[in-house]
Amino acid sequence: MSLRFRLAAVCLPPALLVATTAVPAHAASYERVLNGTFDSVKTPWWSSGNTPSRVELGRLCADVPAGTANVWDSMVAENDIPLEAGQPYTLRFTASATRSVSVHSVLQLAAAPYTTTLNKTVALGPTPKSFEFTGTSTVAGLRGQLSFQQGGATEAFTLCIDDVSLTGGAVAPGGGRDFGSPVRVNQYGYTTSGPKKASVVDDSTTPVPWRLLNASGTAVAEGRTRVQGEDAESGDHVHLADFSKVRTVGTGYTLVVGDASSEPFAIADNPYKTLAKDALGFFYASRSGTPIEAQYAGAAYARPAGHVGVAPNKGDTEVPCLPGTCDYSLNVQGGWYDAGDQGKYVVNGALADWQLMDSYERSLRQGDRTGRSDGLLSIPENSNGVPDVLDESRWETEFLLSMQVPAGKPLAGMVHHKVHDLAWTALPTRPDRDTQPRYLHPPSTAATLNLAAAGAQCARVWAPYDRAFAQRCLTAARTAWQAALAHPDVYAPDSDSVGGGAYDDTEVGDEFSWAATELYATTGDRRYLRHIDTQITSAGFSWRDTGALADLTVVRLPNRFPARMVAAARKRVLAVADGYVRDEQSQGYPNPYLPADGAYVWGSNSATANNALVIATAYDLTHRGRYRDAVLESMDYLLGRNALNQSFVTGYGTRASHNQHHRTWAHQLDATLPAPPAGSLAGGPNSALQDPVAQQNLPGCAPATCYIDDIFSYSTNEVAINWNSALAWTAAFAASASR
Ligand code: 9MR
Repeated sequence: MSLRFRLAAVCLPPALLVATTAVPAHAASYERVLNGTFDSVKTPWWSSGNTPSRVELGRLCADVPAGTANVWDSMVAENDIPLEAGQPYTLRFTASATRSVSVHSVLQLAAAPYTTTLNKTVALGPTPKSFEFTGTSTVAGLRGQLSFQQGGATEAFTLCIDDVSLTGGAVAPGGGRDFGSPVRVNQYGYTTSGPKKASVVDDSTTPVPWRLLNASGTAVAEGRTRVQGEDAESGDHVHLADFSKVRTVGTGYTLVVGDASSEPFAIADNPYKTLAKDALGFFYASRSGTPIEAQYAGAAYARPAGHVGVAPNKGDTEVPCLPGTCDYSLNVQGGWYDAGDQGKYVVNGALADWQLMDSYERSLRQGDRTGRSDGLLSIPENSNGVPDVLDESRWETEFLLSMQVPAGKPLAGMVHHKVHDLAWTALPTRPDRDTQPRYLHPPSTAATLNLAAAGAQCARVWAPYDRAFAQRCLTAARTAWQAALAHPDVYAPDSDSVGGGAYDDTEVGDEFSWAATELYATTGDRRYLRHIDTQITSAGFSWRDTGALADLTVVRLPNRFPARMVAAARKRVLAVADGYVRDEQSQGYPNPYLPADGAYVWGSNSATANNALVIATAYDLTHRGRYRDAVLESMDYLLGRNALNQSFVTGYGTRASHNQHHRTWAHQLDATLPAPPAGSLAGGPNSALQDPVAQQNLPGCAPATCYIDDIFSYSTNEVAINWNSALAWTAAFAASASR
C-alpha cells in the first residue's frame, strides 16, 4: 500500500467503516489472502479479459467496461483460497471507484456449484471506504475464490481495491497435512537382487523392531532398525529397516513397525522393465502435430492432432516471429509439448532429446538389448527396424531442426529459442482446441548450441539407420555451431514468460562446451576439441547448466576421445558419483540430491533422477555394486520412500501423484479427462513455493515436504519432458541392472 493511500484510509471518519456483521470470537486469525496490499505486484490476483487491471499507487485498479450483462462479466479476483466447512471467515477491504457504483464482494467456490460463503454489495465512490463482512463456509476445499464483481455497469469506471484480507479457518497455513504411515517404502517394488530398505519416522534414539509381512499377513522376516537420526531436509527423526536379505518374489508385502504398517509393495525380479517403458511412453502421449491414437496410447489418451493448422488452432504450420523480430514464418509442427503447457522450447527439448539418445548409446555400449529394441514401445514406428527410443527422439529432433533460422535471413543458422502461445491458456485446454496465436521467439545462443549438441548426437545415432537424416542433423549442427561462434552472446530474457516459460540463460560457456563435445564425438574434427572446457561437478546438470554433459559423453564414448581426456573425465565422474552416494546415505530418505543451501529447486525430482544417472554411469564404468544399489535406492525415493510417503510417479504406488499440472490430463478438474498416464513424473518438492497453491498450503514446509499433488501447483506438481527423460533413463538403467 502506498503512503498516499495509507493516509487516505487513516483519515476516514469512523462512520464510513461499515461493519454489517459482528466478528465472532475466534481462536486464531489466519490470513488467507495472498498479496492483499499490492505493494508492488498484482499476482496472484487476476481480472477478466475485458477488465484490464494494474497495481497503481499500492492499490489494485481495474478499468471496468460498460455494457456487460451479468455481474460476473467483469471481475477482479484471487483463486485457490482454502476453505474449511463450518468455519467463519472475515473479509476486510478498502475500495473506491471513479463514480458512484455498486460492487459485489464474493467468497465462493471458483467452479460449479459455486457454493457461496459471502456475497455482499457495497456502494463505492471516489473516497476510499473500508468494509468488513463475515460469513461461514459450508464447504471444504482448496478452490475458494475471492472476487469483486461489477459487471452490468451502464458507464465505464475505474475500481481500486486495497488492504484486502480474509481471515478464518482453524487449520494454520501449511498445517494439517497427513503423510500417512511413518513407515516409508518403495511403494512399487524392490528388485529381488537389490537393496531393500524402509525409512521409518520414529522418535526413539535406540533401534526398534520391524517385521516384514507377506500378502497373507505372515511374518517372513524380522529385525531391528538402525537409527539414522535427524534428517535436516524433512525435519524427521528417521530409522532405517534393512530387509535386503529377503529374496522371495511376491506382491502385497508390508513392513510393520509397532502399530504402523507401510504401504504395500512387491519384490520382483525386474520391476523396472514396466516403468522404463511407461516413462518413455509419456513422450508419444506428449507429441504435437499428430493424432494420438487409441491403439497406441489407450482410449483415454487418444486425442486429435494439436497445432496442425486446423481451426480453432492457429497451427504450428506457418508460425510468424513475435511482431517486429523477423519477416518470415516457419513450419515448426511436431515435437513434444514441453509440460503442462503447450509451448515447445529448444533448450529443454534438446536436453530431453539428448537424454533419450544417451540412453540408447548407453544401451549400445552396455549390451542392453531391451533398452534399444524395436517393438519396446507402443508407438506407430514400433516395427520399422529402428530402436523405438530413437524413433521417439526423432519426433523431437525434427522439430528442433525446423527452428533453425533459414539461410539468407538475418542470424541465419541460429535457432529460435521457443514457440508458444501469446497468452497462457486455461486448464483444461486440449491442444487442438487452443485458439491462441503462437509466435517464434527470437533466436538465442543457448538454443543454437542445444541444436548443435543434439544434432551432432543425432548424426551419430542415426547413421546406421537413415544416412540422409543423419547427414541433415550433422549439417544443421555444424551450421548452428558456426552461427553460435558468430553470435556468442544472444540471450533469452527472463522477462519473456507470458504464455510460455522463459528458459532464460545468460551463461552459455557450458552450452559451447557440451556442443563441442557432441560435435567432436561425431566428427573427430579437432577444431572442436579446444572448446571442451567444462567439468562435471556436484552441481550436476539441468536444462540451464549443461557443462557436466561434456564429461558424461566423454566417458560414455571413450573410443571417440583422446585417452587422457577419458581418464580425467572418468575420475571426475566417479568423484561426483561418490559425493552423490554419500549424500544419499547421509539422509533419512535416499535422495542423491542434497543441495548445498538445503533448498529444493523447481523440478527437484529431475535433479534426483539426473544425479542417479551420474551414479549409474559410475556403475557402468566400474561395475561396483554400491553404485547400482545407490541408483536403485534413488528409485525408492521417487517411488515413495520419502518424507511425504508419496510416489511421484503416476500409477506406481498406492499414494502416487495423479493430479499433476497439465492441460489435457486434467482429471482433477474434469472427471471425463484422464489423469496423467502411468509413468509420469511430478516435478517434486520445491522450497521456493512459486505458485499460489504452494504459497497457500505449504508455508513453513521443510524442503523435502514442499510438494502438493494439486493441479494448480505448477511449481511443485507439473510434468515435463526433461523430467520424464531423466526418469526414463534411470528406469532403463535400473531395468538393465536388475537382471
Ligand atoms: O523447469 C523449469 C524450472 O527450472 C524453472 O525454474 C521454471 C521457472 O522458470 O520453469 C520450469 O520450466 C517450466 C517452463 O518454464 C514452462 N513449461 C513448464 C516447465 C516445467 O514447470
